[in-house]
Amino acid sequence: MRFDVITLFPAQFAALTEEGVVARALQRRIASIHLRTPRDYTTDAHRTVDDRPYGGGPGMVMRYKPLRAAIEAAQAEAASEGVESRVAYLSPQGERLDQRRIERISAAPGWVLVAGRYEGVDERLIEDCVDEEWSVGDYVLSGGELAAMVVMDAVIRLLPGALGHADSARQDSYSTGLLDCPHYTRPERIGDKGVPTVLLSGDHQAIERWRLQQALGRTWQRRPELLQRRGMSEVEQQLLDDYLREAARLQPRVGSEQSE
Ligand code: 9WO
Repeated sequence: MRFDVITLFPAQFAALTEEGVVARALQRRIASIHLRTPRDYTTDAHRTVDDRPYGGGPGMVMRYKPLRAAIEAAQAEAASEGVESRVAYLSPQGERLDQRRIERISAAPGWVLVAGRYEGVDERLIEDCVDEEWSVGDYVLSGGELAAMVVMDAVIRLLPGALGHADSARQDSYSTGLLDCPHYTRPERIGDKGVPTVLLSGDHQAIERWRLQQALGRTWQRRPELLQRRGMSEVEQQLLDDYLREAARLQPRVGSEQSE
């Protein structure tokens, strides 16, 4: 899978390319990341990439021409190695990404990601050159670079061979649409806190059941809309019922007049 990124700050991407899962995937040629700056596609002596907004107001807007030239150069280079890339612009106005959308993105051969700065890009660039507009969350960053890195990290770790065996097995349990279960490691006791005894039992079937139950319970408590969307099997519904009954026993809610 090929990513081309259009950015005024290519050095920021070292955070992704120099160490960790993504760096390893790049070394193994599972994915590639090609950085390009629109500044190299300017035609004036000052290499101007931004200009004042029509209508006035604070801040600057990224100019159409250098961005378009950079995007087209990226698409041409991708095409020369047989990759037909679509173009995505990262912005808070985009479609909110979730794991399902990340999976769809990972099925394409290549993407050109446009990372904006300042107040954003000339709207006509989006109309003429951008196929999709994506948001990674409802907050404003100082540029699209971190959002582009979020997308590439989430996509590249899904590509076959990107994760070690242990991690890719674990991934199966994530793609069930549930939040993760709690994890514990040594020491066995921290102050008055132990480790759930089932995890020390060596009973792998019981451990799997407990982990699924924890995942279901936490998803119900923290992100009920995820569980709604996903649905549950009869066995899962029973595990959740048992979890909630136990939770109610340990922490009676106010209104039952049992607290303190
Ligand atoms: C800056 C600004 C300053 C004053 C008043 C309003 C303002 N809006 C913006 C703004 O949206 N700037 C963006 C910065 C322009 C496009 C690139 N930037 C960006 C992308 N910030 N946050 C994202 C982003 C991308 C994907 N998902 C979440 C956030």
